[in-house]
Amino acid sequence: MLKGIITKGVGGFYEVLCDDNTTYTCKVRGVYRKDGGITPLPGDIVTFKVLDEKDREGHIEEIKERRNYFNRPPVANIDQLVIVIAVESPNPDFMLVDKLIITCMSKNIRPLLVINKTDLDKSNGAEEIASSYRSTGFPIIYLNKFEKDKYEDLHRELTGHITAFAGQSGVGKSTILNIVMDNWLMDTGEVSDKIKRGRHTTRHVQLFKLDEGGFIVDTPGFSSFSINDIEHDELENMYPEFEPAIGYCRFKGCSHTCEPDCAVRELVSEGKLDERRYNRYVELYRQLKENFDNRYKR
Ligand SMILES: Nc1nc2c(ncn2[C@@H]2O[C@H](COP(=O)(O)OP(=O)(O)OP(=O)(O)O)[C@@H](O)[C@H]2O)c(=O)[nH]1
Ligand SMILES: [Mg+2]
Ligand SMILES: [Zn+2]
Repeated sequence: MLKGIITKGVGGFYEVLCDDNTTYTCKVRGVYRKDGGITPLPGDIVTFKVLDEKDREGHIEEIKERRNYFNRPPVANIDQLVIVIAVESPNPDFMLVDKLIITCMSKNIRPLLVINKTDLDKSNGAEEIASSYRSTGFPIIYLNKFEKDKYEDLHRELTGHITAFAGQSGVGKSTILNIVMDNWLMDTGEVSDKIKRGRHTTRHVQLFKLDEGGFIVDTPGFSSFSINDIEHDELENMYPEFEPAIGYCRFKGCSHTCEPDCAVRELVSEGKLDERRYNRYVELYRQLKENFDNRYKR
Protein backbone atom coordinates (compact mmCIF):
# COMPACT_ATOMS: atom_id res chain seq x y z
CA MET A 1 0.00 0.00 0.00
CA LEU A 2 1.30 3.45 -0.92
CA LYS A 3 0.37 6.87 0.40
CA GLY A 4 0.03 10.14 -1.45
CA ILE A 5 -1.93 13.35 -1.96
CA ILE A 6 -4.61 13.85 -4.61
CA THR A 7 -3.48 16.70 -6.84
CA LYS A 8 -6.36 16.53 -9.31
CA GLY A 9 -9.57 14.61 -9.91
CA VAL A 10 -11.33 14.45 -13.25
CA GLY A 11 -14.11 12.09 -14.27
CA GLY A 12 -13.59 9.56 -11.50
CA PHE A 13 -9.81 9.41 -12.00
CA TYR A 14 -7.52 10.85 -9.36
CA GLU A 15 -3.89 11.88 -9.76
CA VAL A 16 -2.08 10.84 -6.60
CA LEU A 17 1.39 12.25 -5.94
CA CYS A 18 3.72 10.34 -3.61
CA ASP A 19 6.54 11.83 -1.52
CA ASP A 20 9.12 10.59 -4.05
CA ASN A 21 7.28 12.65 -6.75
CA THR A 22 5.89 9.67 -8.65
CA THR A 23 2.30 10.07 -9.77
CA TYR A 24 -0.31 7.32 -9.98
CA THR A 25 -3.70 7.53 -11.64
CA CYS A 26 -6.21 6.00 -9.27
CA LYS A 27 -9.84 5.04 -9.18
CA VAL A 28 -11.89 4.57 -6.04
CA ARG A 29 -12.57 1.00 -4.97
CA GLY A 30 -16.31 0.40 -5.46
CA VAL A 31 -16.66 -1.21 -2.05
CA TYR A 32 -15.33 1.94 -0.40
CA ARG A 33 -18.17 3.93 -1.88
CA LYS A 34 -20.79 1.36 -0.84
CA ASP A 35 -19.45 1.43 2.72
CA GLY A 36 -20.69 5.01 2.87
CA GLY A 37 -17.23 6.29 2.07
CA ILE A 38 -16.80 9.88 1.07
CA THR A 39 -15.87 11.09 -2.40
CA PRO A 40 -12.17 11.93 -2.63
CA LEU A 41 -11.20 15.55 -3.17
CA PRO A 42 -8.03 17.23 -4.39
CA GLY A 43 -5.94 17.78 -1.25
CA ASP A 44 -6.98 14.47 0.30
CA ILE A 45 -4.25 12.24 1.70
CA VAL A 46 -5.00 8.70 0.57
CA THR A 47 -3.59 5.20 0.72
CA PHE A 48 -3.84 3.18 -2.45
CA LYS A 49 -3.04 -0.25 -3.83
CA VAL A 50 -0.89 -0.36 -6.95
CA LEU A 51 -2.67 -2.27 -9.72
CA ASP A 52 -0.11 -1.71 -12.45
CA GLU A 53 3.34 -0.44 -11.58
CA LYS A 54 4.43 0.15 -15.18
CA ASP A 55 1.37 2.26 -16.10
CA ARG A 56 1.25 3.73 -12.58
CA GLU A 57 -2.35 2.79 -11.91
CA GLY A 58 -3.92 2.20 -8.52
CA HIS A 59 -7.02 1.85 -6.40
CA ILE A 60 -7.69 4.29 -3.57
CA GLU A 61 -8.30 2.28 -0.40
CA GLU A 62 -8.61 4.91 2.29
CA ILE A 63 -9.02 8.68 2.68
CA LYS A 64 -7.27 10.08 5.73
CA GLU A 65 -9.19 12.31 8.09
CA ARG A 66 -9.50 15.84 6.74
CA ARG A 67 -8.43 19.06 8.36
CA ASN A 68 -11.25 20.80 6.48
CA TYR A 69 -12.95 20.75 3.09
CA PHE A 70 -14.98 22.83 0.68
CA ASN A 71 -17.66 21.68 -1.76
CA ARG A 72 -17.28 24.70 -3.99
CA PRO A 73 -14.56 24.65 -5.12
CA PRO A 74 -14.06 20.97 -4.26
CA VAL A 75 -10.84 20.83 -2.23
CA ALA A 76 -9.68 19.43 1.12
CA ASN A 77 -6.94 20.12 3.66
CA ILE A 78 -6.21 23.77 2.94
CA ASP A 79 -3.74 25.17 5.51
CA GLN A 80 -3.60 28.74 4.30
CA LEU A 81 -5.63 31.12 2.18
CA VAL A 82 -3.94 34.02 0.44
CA ILE A 83 -6.57 36.75 0.31
CA VAL A 84 -5.61 39.13 -2.48
CA ILE A 85 -6.78 42.75 -2.28
CA ALA A 86 -5.90 45.25 -5.03
CA VAL A 87 -5.11 48.83 -4.07
CA GLU A 88 -7.33 49.75 -7.01
CA SER A 89 -8.80 48.25 -10.21
CA PRO A 90 -10.93 46.83 -8.71
CA ASN A 91 -11.58 48.87 -5.57
CA PRO A 92 -11.37 46.71 -2.44
CA ASP A 93 -14.47 44.83 -1.35
CA PHE A 94 -13.79 44.82 2.39
CA MET A 95 -16.94 42.90 3.21
CA LEU A 96 -15.71 40.04 0.99
CA VAL A 97 -12.31 40.13 2.69
CA ASP A 98 -13.95 39.95 6.12
CA LYS A 99 -16.14 37.03 5.03
CA LEU A 100 -13.12 35.19 3.67
CA ILE A 101 -11.34 35.70 7.02
CA ILE A 102 -14.42 34.40 8.86
CA THR A 103 -14.46 31.32 6.63
CA CYS A 104 -10.78 30.77 7.37
CA MET A 105 -11.29 31.04 11.12
CA SER A 106 -14.21 28.60 11.04
CA LYS A 107 -12.23 26.04 9.04
CA ASN A 108 -8.91 26.31 10.83
CA ILE A 109 -7.17 28.01 7.90
CA ARG A 110 -4.50 30.68 8.33
CA PRO A 111 -5.26 33.82 6.30
CA LEU A 112 -2.45 35.71 4.59
CA LEU A 113 -3.28 39.13 3.20
CA VAL A 114 -1.68 40.26 -0.03
CA ILE A 115 -2.12 43.91 -0.87
CA ASN A 116 -1.53 43.87 -4.60
CA LYS A 117 -1.02 46.39 -7.41
CA THR A 118 0.92 48.72 -5.13
CA ASP A 119 2.30 50.33 -8.31
CA LEU A 120 -1.14 51.95 -8.70
CA ASP A 121 -1.04 53.39 -5.19
CA LYS A 122 -1.24 57.16 -5.52
CA SER A 123 -2.87 58.15 -2.24
CA ASN A 124 -1.70 55.81 0.50
CA GLY A 125 -4.35 53.20 -0.39
CA ALA A 126 -2.18 50.24 0.61
CA GLU A 127 -1.65 51.70 4.08
CA GLU A 128 -5.36 52.31 4.47
CA ILE A 129 -6.14 48.69 3.62
CA ALA A 130 -3.44 47.43 5.97
CA SER A 131 -4.67 49.59 8.84
CA SER A 132 -7.99 47.75 8.78
CA TYR A 133 -6.28 44.39 9.35
CA ARG A 134 -3.04 45.04 11.23
CA SER A 135 -4.54 44.19 14.62
CA THR A 136 -5.66 40.77 13.33
CA GLY A 137 -2.00 39.74 13.46
CA PHE A 138 -2.21 38.02 10.07
CA PRO A 139 0.78 38.47 7.76
CA ILE A 140 0.38 41.34 5.29
CA ILE A 141 2.49 41.17 2.12
CA TYR A 142 2.73 43.98 -0.43
CA LEU A 143 3.15 42.97 -4.07
CA ASN A 144 3.07 44.34 -7.54
CA LYS A 145 3.83 42.47 -10.71
CA PHE A 146 6.69 44.82 -11.68
CA GLU A 147 8.81 44.15 -8.58
CA LYS A 148 9.67 40.48 -8.79
CA ASP A 149 11.94 40.39 -5.73
CA LYS A 150 8.97 41.07 -3.44
CA TYR A 151 7.58 37.62 -4.20
CA GLU A 152 10.32 36.05 -2.06
CA ASP A 153 8.37 37.06 1.04
CA LEU A 154 5.31 35.28 -0.28
CA HIS A 155 7.32 32.20 -1.26
CA ARG A 156 8.68 31.94 2.28
CA GLU A 157 5.13 31.89 3.67
CA LEU A 158 4.02 29.25 1.16
CA THR A 159 6.79 26.76 1.84
CA GLY A 160 5.61 23.63 3.61
CA HIS A 161 1.90 24.45 3.49
CA ILE A 162 -1.10 23.86 1.23
CA THR A 163 -2.21 27.30 0.13
CA ALA A 164 -5.17 28.45 -1.94
CA PHE A 165 -5.82 31.93 -3.33
CA ALA A 166 -8.98 34.00 -3.11
CA GLY A 167 -10.22 37.49 -3.81
CA GLN A 168 -12.36 39.52 -6.17
CA SER A 169 -12.09 39.04 -9.89
CA GLY A 170 -9.25 41.08 -11.36
CA VAL A 171 -7.20 41.59 -8.19
CA GLY A 172 -4.29 39.61 -9.70
CA LYS A 173 -4.58 36.05 -8.34
CA SER A 174 -3.59 34.35 -11.61
CA THR A 175 -0.72 36.79 -12.09
CA ILE A 176 0.65 35.89 -8.64
CA LEU A 177 0.14 32.15 -9.18
CA ASN A 178 1.98 32.32 -12.48
CA ILE A 179 4.94 34.17 -10.97
CA VAL A 180 5.15 31.64 -8.11
CA MET A 181 4.92 28.75 -10.57
CA ASP A 182 7.57 30.18 -12.88
CA ASN A 183 10.02 30.50 -10.00
CA TRP A 184 9.36 27.83 -7.42
CA LEU A 185 7.47 24.92 -8.96
CA MET A 186 8.85 21.43 -8.47
CA ASP A 187 8.95 19.37 -11.63
CA THR A 188 6.50 16.56 -10.96
CA GLY A 189 5.45 16.04 -14.55
CA GLU A 190 2.57 18.49 -14.73
CA VAL A 191 4.49 20.96 -16.86
CA SER A 192 1.99 20.58 -19.67
CA ASP A 193 -0.75 21.66 -17.29
CA LYS A 194 1.35 24.64 -16.41
CA ILE A 195 1.75 25.65 -20.02
CA LYS A 196 -1.96 25.24 -20.65
CA ARG A 197 -2.81 27.57 -17.80
CA GLY A 198 -2.15 30.75 -19.67
CA ARG A 199 -4.75 30.08 -22.29
CA HIS A 200 -7.51 28.45 -20.28
CA THR A 201 -9.55 29.64 -17.38
CA THR A 202 -9.26 27.33 -14.40
CA ARG A 203 -12.04 24.77 -14.44
CA HIS A 204 -10.59 22.04 -12.22
CA VAL A 205 -8.95 22.31 -8.86
CA GLN A 206 -5.29 21.40 -9.09
CA LEU A 207 -2.46 21.26 -6.56
CA PHE A 208 1.05 22.22 -7.69
CA LYS A 209 4.04 21.15 -5.63
CA LEU A 210 6.60 23.78 -4.62
CA ASP A 211 10.34 23.14 -4.80
CA GLU A 212 10.91 23.50 -1.07
CA GLY A 213 7.76 21.60 -0.11
CA GLY A 214 4.12 22.55 0.14
CA PHE A 215 1.51 23.06 -2.55
CA ILE A 216 -0.27 25.94 -4.15
CA VAL A 217 -3.82 25.28 -5.22
CA ASP A 218 -5.33 26.69 -8.38
CA THR A 219 -9.09 26.81 -7.98
CA PRO A 220 -11.96 28.26 -9.95
CA GLY A 221 -14.15 30.86 -8.20
CA PHE A 222 -13.05 30.86 -4.58
CA SER A 223 -14.50 34.33 -4.19
CA SER A 224 -18.19 33.72 -3.52
CA PHE A 225 -18.32 32.41 0.02
CA SER A 226 -21.44 32.37 2.09
CA ILE A 227 -20.98 32.61 5.84
CA ASN A 228 -24.55 31.55 6.60
CA ASP A 229 -23.44 28.38 8.35
CA ILE A 230 -21.83 30.51 11.09
CA GLU A 231 -23.99 31.01 14.19
CA HIS A 232 -24.48 34.69 15.08
CA ASP A 233 -23.26 34.07 18.64
CA GLU A 234 -20.10 32.41 17.31
CA LEU A 235 -19.18 35.38 15.12
CA GLU A 236 -17.11 37.09 17.84
CA ASN A 237 -14.70 34.13 17.76
CA MET A 238 -13.95 34.75 14.09
CA TYR A 239 -12.25 38.10 14.88
CA PRO A 240 -8.82 37.46 16.41
CA GLU A 241 -8.46 41.11 17.43
CA PHE A 242 -11.58 40.84 19.66
CA GLU A 243 -9.80 38.25 21.79
CA PRO A 244 -8.43 40.58 24.51
CA ALA A 245 -11.96 41.91 25.08
CA ILE A 246 -13.91 38.66 25.17
CA GLY A 247 -15.23 38.01 28.67
CA TYR A 248 -14.79 41.64 29.77
CA CYS A 249 -18.11 43.12 28.61
CA ARG A 250 -20.62 44.14 31.28
CA PHE A 251 -23.27 41.72 30.01
CA LYS A 252 -22.79 38.02 29.61
CA GLY A 253 -23.64 37.09 26.02
CA CYS A 254 -22.94 40.66 24.86
CA SER A 255 -23.34 40.87 21.08
CA HIS A 256 -20.88 43.81 20.94
CA THR A 257 -23.32 45.70 18.71
CA CYS A 258 -25.15 48.11 21.07
CA GLU A 259 -24.78 47.09 24.72
CA PRO A 260 -23.35 49.54 27.30
CA ASP A 261 -19.87 48.89 28.73
CA CYS A 262 -18.89 46.63 25.86
CA ALA A 263 -15.18 45.77 25.92
CA VAL A 264 -15.09 45.27 22.13
CA ARG A 265 -16.45 48.75 21.52
CA GLU A 266 -13.90 49.96 24.05
CA LEU A 267 -11.19 48.57 21.76
CA VAL A 268 -12.60 50.71 18.96
CA SER A 269 -12.54 53.88 21.06
CA GLU A 270 -8.97 53.09 22.13
CA GLY A 271 -7.96 52.75 18.48
CA LYS A 272 -7.03 49.08 18.92
CA LEU A 273 -9.77 47.86 16.58
CA ASP A 274 -10.39 49.47 13.23
CA GLU A 275 -13.77 51.20 13.30
CA ARG A 276 -14.70 50.28 9.73
CA ARG A 277 -13.95 46.63 10.37
CA TYR A 278 -15.99 46.81 13.57
CA ASN A 279 -18.92 48.38 11.68
CA ARG A 280 -18.82 45.52 9.18
CA TYR A 281 -18.90 43.08 12.10
CA VAL A 282 -22.09 44.74 13.33
CA GLU A 283 -23.64 44.45 9.88
CA LEU A 284 -22.71 40.77 9.54
CA TYR A 285 -23.93 40.05 13.07
CA ARG A 286 -27.31 41.60 12.27
CA GLN A 287 -27.58 39.54 9.06
CA LEU A 288 -26.76 36.29 10.84
CA LYS A 289 -29.10 37.11 13.73
CA GLU A 290 -31.91 37.85 11.29
CA ASN A 291 -31.35 34.49 9.55
CA PHE A 292 -31.44 32.82 12.96
CA ASP A 293 -34.65 34.57 14.03
CA ASN A 294 -36.32 33.62 10.76
CA ARG A 295 -35.08 30.03 10.70
CA TYR A 296 -38.54 28.46 11.06
CA LYS A 297 -40.33 30.97 8.84
CA ARG A 298 -40.67 30.63 5.10
N1 LIG B 1 -0.85 47.52 -12.42
C1 LIG B 1 -0.91 46.24 -12.05
N2 LIG B 1 -1.71 45.39 -12.70
C2 LIG B 1 -1.74 44.10 -12.30
C3 LIG B 1 -0.94 43.63 -11.23
N3 LIG B 1 -1.21 42.31 -11.05
C4 LIG B 1 -2.12 41.97 -11.99
N4 LIG B 1 -2.44 43.05 -12.76
C5 LIG B 1 -3.38 43.09 -13.89
O1 LIG B 1 -4.71 42.95 -13.41
C6 LIG B 1 -5.50 42.23 -14.36
C7 LIG B 1 -6.18 41.06 -13.67
O2 LIG B 1 -5.19 40.15 -13.21
P1 LIG B 1 -5.48 38.59 -13.01
O3 LIG B 1 -4.24 37.98 -12.48
O4 LIG B 1 -6.07 38.00 -14.22
O5 LIG B 1 -6.61 38.66 -11.88
P2 LIG B 1 -7.43 37.45 -11.20
O6 LIG B 1 -7.52 37.79 -9.77
O7 LIG B 1 -6.83 36.15 -11.56
O8 LIG B 1 -8.87 37.60 -11.84
P3 LIG B 1 -9.98 36.45 -12.06
O9 LIG B 1 -9.33 35.28 -12.70
O10 LIG B 1 -11.03 37.10 -12.90
O11 LIG B 1 -10.53 36.14 -10.68
C8 LIG B 1 -4.55 41.80 -15.47
O12 LIG B 1 -4.68 42.73 -16.52
C9 LIG B 1 -3.18 41.92 -14.82
O13 LIG B 1 -2.15 42.19 -15.74
C10 LIG B 1 -0.09 44.57 -10.54
O14 LIG B 1 0.63 44.27 -9.60
N5 LIG B 1 -0.12 45.86 -11.01
MG1 LIG C 1 -7.62 34.40 -12.52
ZN1 LIG D 1 -19.42 43.40 24.09
